[in-house]
Amino acid sequence: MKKVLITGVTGQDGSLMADYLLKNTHNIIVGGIRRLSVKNHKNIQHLEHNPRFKLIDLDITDHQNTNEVILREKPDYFINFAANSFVGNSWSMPVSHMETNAMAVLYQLNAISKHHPKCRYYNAGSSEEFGDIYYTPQDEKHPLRPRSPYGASKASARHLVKVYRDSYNLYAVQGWLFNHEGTRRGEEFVTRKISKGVAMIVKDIEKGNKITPISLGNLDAKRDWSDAEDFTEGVWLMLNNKLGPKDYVLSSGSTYSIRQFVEAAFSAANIPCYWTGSGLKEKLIISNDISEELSLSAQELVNINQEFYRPAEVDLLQGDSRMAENDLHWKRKTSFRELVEKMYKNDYKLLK
Ligand code: G4F
Repeated sequence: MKKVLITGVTGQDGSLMADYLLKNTHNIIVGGIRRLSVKNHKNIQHLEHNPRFKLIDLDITDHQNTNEVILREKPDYFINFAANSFVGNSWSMPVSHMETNAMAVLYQLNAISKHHPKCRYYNAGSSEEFGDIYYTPQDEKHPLRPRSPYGASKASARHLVKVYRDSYNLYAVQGWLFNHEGTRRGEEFVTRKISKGVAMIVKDIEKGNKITPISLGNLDAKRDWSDAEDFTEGVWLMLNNKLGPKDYVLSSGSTYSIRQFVEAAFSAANIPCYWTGSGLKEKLIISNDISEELSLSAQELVNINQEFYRPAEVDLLQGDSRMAENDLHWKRKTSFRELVEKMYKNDYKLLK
């Protein structure tokens, strides 16, 4: 029985990792959480009475606290999922992104190398590190060319992980995780914003209420989306690699625009619709026959708001995970369509 310390355990990735390990291993899970005045434990509520799961206080931006936790807990694995993960906010909070996503990683690596070098370490890396892309699909050799303070913070962390791995012979890795979504995704991310927005529109139609359109930014950006549940296994395989500590890309290998995600979500809800206009005037409109049949007072489903555009955009992400598939025998299970449908259905059910 090993001890796995997971930071960010209340978030999407951390809570899924706890679920995965409790189901598939005999390990003990220690969730490191930052004490907040408002408790946000909905993703781990079902684990709170599990004897193999406990919570401890850990503020990853506090060097001393990080040292104390490593010394006291002596985990066999340390999985760092705690992060400022919203790219859009990173321009207004660049320092906090560097502190949480890069400096905290340095504190962790430093504490592990000094006090517990046998601990295997994983830090959540991102396809945002590739940023201004050179070639497609992006693999492990693609240069790091971040386009946001968030991307720069994750790229800095990657250099630190490699420096500590090479200098102190640590088992320390940082995967490049392309976009990964699901029913636990935060509502500020575009996929959840869309799946919840579509579910609310369906409810409005069912109740005869006026439709509240979804306001979005850049519809042309393309992302490589997977189900977050498929990635938890990939991360665990990276931490237990017979070839030793290596960084891998986890992705689906396909890319879709935000516009295509919107279309797939309305299709999952069986709402026929079409695009009109262009640029900031582009709109998604419900088909005329449906609108007449239901005597809808408003037909607009999606509109564009400049507020959701970013100062610099990563236009296209598409990953190449062949190295993870070959070395780790990792394979994702959920397709793009299945993912969109699962998210929409979950949000519809939650609104009930
Ligand atoms: O959902 P997003 O905010 O995710 P983004 O920026 O791709 O980052 C996510 O994936 C990364 C891996 O590649 C992670 F490292 C990171 O932590 C996070 O999980 O935005 C996706 C795209 C962007 O191009 C954005 O400009 O959607 C576009 N977009 C268009 N309208 C919007 C909106 N994004 C958001 N959040 N909200 C909008 O209204």
